[in-house]
Amino acid sequence: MARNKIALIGAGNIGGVLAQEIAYRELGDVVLFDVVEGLPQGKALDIAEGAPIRGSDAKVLGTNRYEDIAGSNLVIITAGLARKPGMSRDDLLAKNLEIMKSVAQGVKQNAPAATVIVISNPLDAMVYTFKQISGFPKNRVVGMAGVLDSTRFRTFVAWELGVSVEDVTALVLGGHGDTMVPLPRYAQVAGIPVAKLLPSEKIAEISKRTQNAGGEVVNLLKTGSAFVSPATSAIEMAEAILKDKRRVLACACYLEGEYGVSGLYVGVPCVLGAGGVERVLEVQLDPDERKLFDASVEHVRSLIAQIKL
Ligand code: TXD
Repeated sequence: MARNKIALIGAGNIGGVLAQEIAYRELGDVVLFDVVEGLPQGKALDIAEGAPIRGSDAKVLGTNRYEDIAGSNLVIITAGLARKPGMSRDDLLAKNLEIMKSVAQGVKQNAPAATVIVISNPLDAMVYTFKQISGFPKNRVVGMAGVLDSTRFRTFVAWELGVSVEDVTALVLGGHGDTMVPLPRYAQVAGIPVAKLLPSEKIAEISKRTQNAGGEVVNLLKTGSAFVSPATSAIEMAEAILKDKRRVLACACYLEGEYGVSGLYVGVPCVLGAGGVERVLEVQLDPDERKLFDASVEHVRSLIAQIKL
């Protein structure tokens, strides 16, 4: 049986970690694509030369030619500029929109049957752009944001309680920006609602830190944004798809009526398996949560309104 073939469009900070993790876990053969000459080729060669120690026989190819992604069953897109201190994710829209249009054409022509995970920011606008330009069905185009945001929330809860990160689950929905919606009511520690273990002020603090977590890393790094946790989050989604695990994860999905939203990508819980987004799960939102969610959806809608395809 042929090995999976995973194409990574963008060989920058996140793309490099994706290539390393996917190759060394032997999730499939990797084709690392970038427009910069030498960058994907150098990273691919470097990763391949470390493979004997990790016992990986996955092939790792670096290329500047879209033709080399042919036959990929999964494509992960990180192509685009990253934030610098003082920039919002939305500030990347104009430049990354042009990049995403060219990437969508390249993927449509060379890997028309692939399932696609989009990571590039502003995420909700970029995944929407990819779907519109490629014409791929909504189940095969999904955005990575909610997994990262939920994972950050989990980390902060685990640190506060001094418990294993393995026993903390959380859900952050909505747009991938300042208006994202952490849902503490659905956060648990080994089944125990977080509200039973932490005072509400502390939970509010953790929600705030989650919303600002991307900017916090940008301000420390100064030269770019977080890339290990985003890559790790995308790997969790990739594994759910490649192994048909039917994981329930917060992802940017194309909504057609769910949560009262139509024609937008928004972060919601979904079942992720071999068919990509198998289905969206609608969780009950209380009035306060619904208000925050609707505000986040409106922010995504205003961002999409700026897109000229
Ligand atoms: O949760 C999330 N979704 C976010 C996403 C988490 C963190 C970072 N987020 C965004 O991912 C970030 O704002 C960027 O828009 C992307 C990629 O972040 P990364 O840190 O990997 O950026 P780099 O290191 O600048 O890499 C981007 C690469 C770089 O090598 C460029 O040469 C390449 O993209 N690039 C292209 N590749 C293919 N095709 C085109 N046209 C192209 N233009 C640039």
